Amino acid sequence: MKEIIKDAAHKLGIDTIGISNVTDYSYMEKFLSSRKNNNLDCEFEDRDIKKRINAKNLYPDLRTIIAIGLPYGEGYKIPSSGNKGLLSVSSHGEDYHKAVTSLLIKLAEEIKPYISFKFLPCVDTSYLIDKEICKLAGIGNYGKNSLIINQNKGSFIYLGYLLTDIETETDSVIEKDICGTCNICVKGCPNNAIFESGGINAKRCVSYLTQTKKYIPLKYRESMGRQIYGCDICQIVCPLNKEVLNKEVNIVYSDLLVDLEELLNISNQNFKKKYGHTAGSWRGRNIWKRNALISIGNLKIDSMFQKVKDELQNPSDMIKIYAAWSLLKLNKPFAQDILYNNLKYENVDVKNEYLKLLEAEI
Ligand code: B12
Ligand code: SF4
Ligand code: SF4
Repeated sequence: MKEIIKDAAHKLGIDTIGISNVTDYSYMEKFLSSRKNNNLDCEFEDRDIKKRINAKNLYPDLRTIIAIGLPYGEGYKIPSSGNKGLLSVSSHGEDYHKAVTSLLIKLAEEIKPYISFKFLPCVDTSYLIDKEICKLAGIGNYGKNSLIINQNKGSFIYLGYLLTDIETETDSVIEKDICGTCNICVKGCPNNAIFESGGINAKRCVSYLTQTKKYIPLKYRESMGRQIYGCDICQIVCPLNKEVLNKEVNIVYSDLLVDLEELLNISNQNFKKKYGHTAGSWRGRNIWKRNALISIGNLKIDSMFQKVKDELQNPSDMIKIYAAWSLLKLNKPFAQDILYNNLKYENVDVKNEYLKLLEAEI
């Protein structure tokens, strides 16, 4: 059976594949609880740890997990265009949730002629712990940046798996420490989110900051640079990704650049038309727009002062307060006058935020 699965995968061009029959991850409960208690987790993970640590909670008939890694980011160089915003490489091309899910379904169809079985494809959005599941299937091991690194493809792999009721042999787990004394990502992370000892503080991660709807602390905003969605730094600097990044390929990554002025004015409908196919678009126009305001401030695009000022009239309080921050970054004395003047007609929340910003070192 194992050979049939591997052959089916290779037929579809999947060369990062592994099989596991471990369904119970209760040994992770302590780690996950301590992460939660120390406020190192985030709202994109299910709060119910008990539910997460057993895959049979999602698929009671589960016997075998067929995991795959879909490589991406080959030949990627950060596009150097001064005044544009940037999406992470995972936003290039078709949304990876769709791409990996459809590949998993094709894989199941390829296996079906040999055995009748039931399956459930999972890619990112289930409450299960994808990295641990794929590690146990032998796809790779954790790097200090907390990502699963495959020995041939590096960490630029999307993870996905089929939960199945098949009974078969499994692959062995890679326990080898892959980072050794390297700590390049720890030093390279723009917001010091990676612990020297490995693992990350999710709430400091720029990728998290670009996605959260929660208030972004002032001290973290500069670290967001010009990111509109996601962050790739700890993968770009990783020596284990060198080969993938240096590959000579014919892929153009200019779709990762975002016109910031256009993003400030874009309608919901046009946002969906232009960015709806990307993995990052699920966060919606307003969060991208908030990140555009932060980027404009960080990039110090003086020519956009008036456009940012106009956003102080936006009906959304969220947009107003980030526009105020951006304005102070662009021209502090002018911005101070405008914000003091606006205090008289703003609601209590916005007024308090303006007062905080006026006193802060920006
Ligand atoms: C929540 C989440 C996030 C959060 C938290 C990330 C995180 N590190 O957990 C945020 C928003 C920050 C995020 C960001 C990104 N994410 Co995300 N995210 C998830 C999600 C939904 C859950 C992750 C989770 O449960 N984490 C909790 C625990 C289990 O993980 P952990 O804290 O990292 O702990 C482990 C390691 O740190 C390690 N560890 C702990 N201590 C030490 C010490 C040493 C020395 C070492 C080596 C390891 C190590 O062991 C722990 C487990 O035993 C998964 C999808 C899913 N359903 O699983 C995708 C997922 C993890 N994300 C993914 C991706 C691609 C990203 C981004 C690259 C996207 C981007 N370009 O912006 C960034 C990468 C940031 C980073 N360095 O992790 C991929 C990872 C693929 C891979 N190769 O590993 C996943 C698996 C989605 C998928 N199916 O492809 N993400
Ligand atoms: S994704 Fe960016 S912010 Fe997050 S850990 Fe990696 S380098 Fe740091
Ligand atoms: S940069 Fe170094 S420490 Fe970080 S994940 Fe890569 S090999 Fe490990």
